[in-house]
Amino acid sequence: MVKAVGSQYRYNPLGLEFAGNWWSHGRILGHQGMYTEPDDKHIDVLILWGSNAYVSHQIQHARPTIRAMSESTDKMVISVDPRLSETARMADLHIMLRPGSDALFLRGLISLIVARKWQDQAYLDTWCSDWPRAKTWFENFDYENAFSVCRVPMAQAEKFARILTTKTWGVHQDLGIFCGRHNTLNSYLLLTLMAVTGNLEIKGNRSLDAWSWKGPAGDERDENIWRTVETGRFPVCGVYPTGVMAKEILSDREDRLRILFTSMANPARSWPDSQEMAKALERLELHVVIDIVMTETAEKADYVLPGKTGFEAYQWSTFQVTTPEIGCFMKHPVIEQIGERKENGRIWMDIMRAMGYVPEMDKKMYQKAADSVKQKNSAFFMASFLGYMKKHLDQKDCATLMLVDALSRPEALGSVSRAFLRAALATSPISDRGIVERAGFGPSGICKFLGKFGKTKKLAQLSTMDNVFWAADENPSGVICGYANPDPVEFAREHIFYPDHKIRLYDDTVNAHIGDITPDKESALLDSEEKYPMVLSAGNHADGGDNTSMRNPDTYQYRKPFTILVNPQDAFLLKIIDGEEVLLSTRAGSITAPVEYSFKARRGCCLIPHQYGLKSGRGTYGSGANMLTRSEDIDIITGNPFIRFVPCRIDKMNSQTAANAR
Ligand SMILES: Nc1nc2c(c(=O)[nH]1)N[C@H]1C(S)=C(S)[C@@H](COP(=O)(O)OP(=O)(O)OC[C@H]3O[C@@H](n4cnc5c(=O)[nH]c(N)nc54)[C@H](O)[C@@H]3O)O[C@H]1N2
Ligand SMILES: Nc1nc2c(c(=O)[nH]1)N[C@H]1C(S)=C(S)[C@@H](COP(=O)(O)OP(=O)(O)OC[C@H]3O[C@@H](n4cnc5c(=O)[nH]c(N)nc54)[C@H](O)[C@@H]3O)O[C@H]1N2
Ligand SMILES: [Mo]
Repeated sequence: MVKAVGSQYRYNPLGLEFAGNWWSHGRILGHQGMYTEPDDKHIDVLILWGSNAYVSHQIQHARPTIRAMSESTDKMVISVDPRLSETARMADLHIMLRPGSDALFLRGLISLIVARKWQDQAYLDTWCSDWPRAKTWFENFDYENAFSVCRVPMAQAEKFARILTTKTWGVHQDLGIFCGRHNTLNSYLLLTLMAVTGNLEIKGNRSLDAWSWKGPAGDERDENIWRTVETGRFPVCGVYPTGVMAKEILSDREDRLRILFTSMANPARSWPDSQEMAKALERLELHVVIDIVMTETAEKADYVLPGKTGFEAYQWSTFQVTTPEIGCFMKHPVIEQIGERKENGRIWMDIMRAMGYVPEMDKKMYQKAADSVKQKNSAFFMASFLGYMKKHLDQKDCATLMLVDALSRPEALGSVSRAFLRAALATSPISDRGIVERAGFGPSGICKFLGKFGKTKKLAQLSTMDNVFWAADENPSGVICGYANPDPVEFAREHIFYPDHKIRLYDDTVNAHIGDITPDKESALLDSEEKYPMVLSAGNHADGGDNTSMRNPDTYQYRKPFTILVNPQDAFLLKIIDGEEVLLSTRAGSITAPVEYSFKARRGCCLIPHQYGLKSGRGTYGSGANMLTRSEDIDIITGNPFIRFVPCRIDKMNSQTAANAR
């Protein structure tokens, strides 16, 4: 849709969590659409860095995996988290660093490793083309002082460094690092640590094979990539930082953002700075929202279009979370459609057709699409389709839409989502690399025979991907549709996108900023807050819900009420009793909420959950975390926000503060 209307501006929550991480993959591995995760079946040590996976389930079978590794005598779990999270409680080693000090800690750790000559030099010599240049960032660096600023005892840092350099380890990084201070450098340095210890790609941490889609390569140094007009920001993997969207709408420039299409997102609640976002959404000249409920965002729209719920629609997912297995999931509708709702994709398709972006082809093509579904063999249809496109080059920008349109018609797959999966598989980066073949997929019928000849090889490949599609479609609980390359050297070569298949650890942008990550500068900044002396983790992904998707107040009787988690010792000094209503303020605004005494909060820090503050027919329960975040507080490199590090203060309520809060 974005491409069809001739824009490049795509905003979604990936520009709020992954931007720094993907950018770093782009620089180090040569492609932004990469994502490394722990190779959990082959590691001795599982590190959860800024991740509360025991609650957020962001790794495969999170609870059994963490429990088994923690209980095993020869394996271990390490948590790097400022607070005693549920995951940290399960860990064999808990590095309880000061919030917001990850970049400094990582620079210190790598420097310690370099100073002791503990790096995996053989790995660096084989796989890295510019280590001597990057190494200078870690030489003569005062790591002892750095650890002291991070509040990590020297002996613990040393023990950690020894584990990192002698064991095979894998790390899952999450919002603590993605949404903290210096989040881009956090991810960059963590990838560097993997490389320096020989744990990147070849063992320990593996890039996932995004099985149906690999995001656009993306590199802001390419001048064809648009910058935002007001804030001058670039996209990562094609997605712009959520933190600047409101400013792009509120800009005075002629070419500001004027029209917005929103689907499956609630920026008014979920993206930084709810107050500013509300103003921005009011100002839009056209805003169309597709959702399944009347959200805070939908309330401000010109048109609200009812999408089918997940119960009524086909939906598929591309999240692969482990190696070597690559899963494929196609969920079918489980109830009859209610009312006039339409599939999200169908709504987009209808809008784009009305706008003239889905040209009609000859009737024959639609017949061939329908036949390809009946025969479960799309190879010949695809070949005719390509032939058709060759004759209609003026329509080439609409090709994907036309393909999905043909496959989604009632006489074919009958669903845009299903058709899109079929089309995505046809161009999938996992086809033709032996990945699906390792899981037993191959061409069938005549395509198998034709596959033996040079020119018709493509038909065999399309037939193989057909078989993947139908296996997924017929097994709604999911199928393993591929296995990553078992040969570590080949695997690494496949996942390093520079022509020489060597990683790059030196980068000019990083070089321009890493000099600021010193014990002196960081300690001055971390201690500079007088008015807001505490740190708020604004919007923990706690176990009382899943993002903003549980809105019905009836569910609150089964969930924890909305509270501010405060360490009892802090509460004692503030003279606040458990359950007392207090005023929590940041530079963005204030909310009132009851305090909950909890040792899950580190001293000097407090937490509020992400999933509250949602309007419903019976009022609003709790407050949205983004009432307390600002769109200015974003990473200097990629614009990813600091929602895990919000300077704040807690005040006792008296009649005056209570009046101000109202
Ligand atoms: N139950 C439940 N599960 C969910 C979700 C949900 O809402 N509820 N949401 C899903 C989504 S969309 C996501 S993105 C994931 C998020 O999953 P997680 O990232 O695991 O979520 P959080 O617990 O919010 O944050 C992770 C940890 O970062 C720590 N942290 C805070 N500041 C710092 C810091 O400066 N440094 C370090 N190293 N750590 C820090 C916090 O203490 C916290 O324990 O969860 C997913 N799963
Ligand atoms: N302060 C703060 N802000 C945060 C976070 C935080 O920790 N702190 N976490 C961030 C993270 S990691 C994420 S992922 C985002 C999540 O924030 P959002 O992207 O807003 O995601 P959700 O709340 O999961 O759901 C978005 C919308 O999708 C709608 N929806 C559900 N099913 C369907 C469907 O089938 N069709 C359509 N059209 N709509 C549907 C829901 O009703 C909901 O309104 O929030 C981010 N914002
Ligand atoms: Mo997320």
